[in-house]
Amino acid sequence: MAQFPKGFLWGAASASYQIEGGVKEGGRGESVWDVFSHTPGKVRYGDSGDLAADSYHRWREDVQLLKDMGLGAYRFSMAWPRIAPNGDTNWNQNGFDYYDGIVDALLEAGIEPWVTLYHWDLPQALQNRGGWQNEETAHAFAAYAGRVGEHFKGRVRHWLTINEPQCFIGMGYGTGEHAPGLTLPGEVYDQCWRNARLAHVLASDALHSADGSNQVGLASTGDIWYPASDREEDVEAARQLTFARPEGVDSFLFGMILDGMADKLDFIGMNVYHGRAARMGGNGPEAVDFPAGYPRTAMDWPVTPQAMEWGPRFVHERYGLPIYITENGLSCRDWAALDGKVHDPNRIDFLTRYLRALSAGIAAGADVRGYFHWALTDNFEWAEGYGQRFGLVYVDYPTGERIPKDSAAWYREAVKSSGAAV
Ligand code: GCO
Repeated sequence: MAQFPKGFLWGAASASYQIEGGVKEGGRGESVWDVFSHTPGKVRYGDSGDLAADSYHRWREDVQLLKDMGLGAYRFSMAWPRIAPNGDTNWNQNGFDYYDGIVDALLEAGIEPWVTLYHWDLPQALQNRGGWQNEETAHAFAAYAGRVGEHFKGRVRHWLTINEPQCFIGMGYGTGEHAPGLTLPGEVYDQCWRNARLAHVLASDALHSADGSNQVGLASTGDIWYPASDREEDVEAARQLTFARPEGVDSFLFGMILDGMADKLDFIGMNVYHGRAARMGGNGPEAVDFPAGYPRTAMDWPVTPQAMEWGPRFVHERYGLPIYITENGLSCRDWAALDGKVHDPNRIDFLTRYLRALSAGIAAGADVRGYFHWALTDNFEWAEGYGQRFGLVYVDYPTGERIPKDSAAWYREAVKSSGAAV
């Protein structure tokens, strides 16, 4: 049913603060998420990333899980405060040692390491001087990117500089739902945007000068719209809404970070979870409501595989760059059943639908070259704490035990057949 190009890359993804734990080990400095999650009332159930999936100690098991699933790539992030505990150029050798272990084990297993440099764990020392409001953060980030690029030269070739600036700026400095929990007025918010864009540009230059063969992208997100019907005017409505910036509305648009960035990107990473139907009305593009009882994930996100066809089509059409799906997945109310296994038929059904839609998008011309499932294991879902389980692999947090869910076996078969079994 589904068809993917030759050489299509299959992977899974994670992020440091969401899986590592070990927040006080190996000389790691404090991050904004340590402070935020320890502030009462900020994270559901009072959870924090102190222990998370304990990948700081169990990363070998994580690599084994990737191997068992036959995956070609692993997207994970390096915690900036492990490498630069104070956000400056006093590098922490222990941090390099930790990631050397992971990178070398992946390479030995024939799995490409795809490294995200910033998945939201900003060194608190930088936040104390304004964080993303301060241009110094962009320069500190470039120094970190350059140093890491040098260190992993020849071993890591694929880099994502920043993950979802729309979220870490919008929720961190706008609504305050994420670390550092600020609600800043518009002008300051705009400074954060300028600095995040500058951070990507400088880091991309630093990574390319560390190694000319580096491939540098970023993990973007945005509201995705798909046509309510196959009428050309509805396609146009969806296209316009995906890139339009309605006056005074802080929508999450791909263009906020991707517009004007094409020459600083070797590829575009897209995080795709859900979208919404659009049609052309009498006064222009308009949203179509979901019918009553529409299927939703445990996060309450609508199940909309069409987003996986149309999002990449529109983004490719606009920017003309190769695309990798750097995240896609869902949270389910998973638990270990009486037989000790974790049955997650909804995840398998969701994945089947989304991967078929992706294959349709590729057939229609979207140059998508790989897919990373979010996530490898269950993990700390930011302000939602541990209640939301996104993994192909279940984590029993009190013991750290990993139990591959039914979807992990399904994904292995999908990958083995290069997607043909989907
Ligand atoms: C994201 C985040 C992930 C989330 C995932 C599910 O990039 O939004 O990268 O950290 O866990 O998206 O919400």
